[in-house]
Amino acid sequence: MKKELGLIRKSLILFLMASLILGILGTIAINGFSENDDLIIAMVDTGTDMSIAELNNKDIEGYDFYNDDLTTYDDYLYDYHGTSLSYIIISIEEKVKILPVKFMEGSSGDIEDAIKAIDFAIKKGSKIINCSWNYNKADERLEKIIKEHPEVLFVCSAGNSCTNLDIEKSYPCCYEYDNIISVMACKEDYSPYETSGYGKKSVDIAAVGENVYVALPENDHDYASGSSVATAHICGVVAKIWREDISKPAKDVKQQLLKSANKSENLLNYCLAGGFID
Ligand SMILES: [Ca+2]
Repeated sequence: MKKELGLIRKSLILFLMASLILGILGTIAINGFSENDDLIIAMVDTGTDMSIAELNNKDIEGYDFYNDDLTTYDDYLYDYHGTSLSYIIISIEEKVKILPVKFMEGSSGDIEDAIKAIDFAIKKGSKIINCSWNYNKADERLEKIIKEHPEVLFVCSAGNSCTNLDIEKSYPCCYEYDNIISVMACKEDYSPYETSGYGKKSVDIAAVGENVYVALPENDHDYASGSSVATAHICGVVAKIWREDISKPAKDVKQQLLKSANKSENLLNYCLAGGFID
């Protein structure tokens, strides 16, 4: 049974990583730092198993808007996505806190809860919000909350439907604001990852999203692929840049990131920066 479940998990990870589409307040945070000076990144996603070894002592109490309760980890299959992405962030920049804000289970969740989750994350003092999900309709409330918080960086996935986002829009990655970084996945050879969304105007930058080692709930581990993975990678890099000077405006952090991209001929026509970040 255990082995069978393992196989199911593996195929689900590959499949769901490639198909995530969306069909209260504490006083700990001041100006984006927690009380021991770690930058706060909100994982607005499925739940995250913050009890795994690598995420030990990294969490701030979040909220589950999907079930409207305080348990932000409920189930392996429901919450592996957020767990794997939180792990990726921590593996790149250790001095951060993760705020788990759950609004999805597996690939199911709705935009109302996503907006509530973002609002919660901002009020808790998050400087960076990981949005590894896509919604194919524009939503005024989603746009408004991003626009009204230029001090927060929204790192958004370009999705996994192999779409040219300059033509076929997806949100929040396609909103055009200085505080959104939209991220596509590239392969280990820095060519576009097969399923990733792309767009010379709509997508900012790439990161490797192929066979990336991740931690999963209940201290499990595996390899994952897709633009969600690439998005979490960029979140970690953004945190590293911002930690050097937290007074830097969000839009300047974004510009610094884009300027530091490694140009790649294979990516020139696929994203604004024409390159990737390792
Ligand atoms: Ca729960």
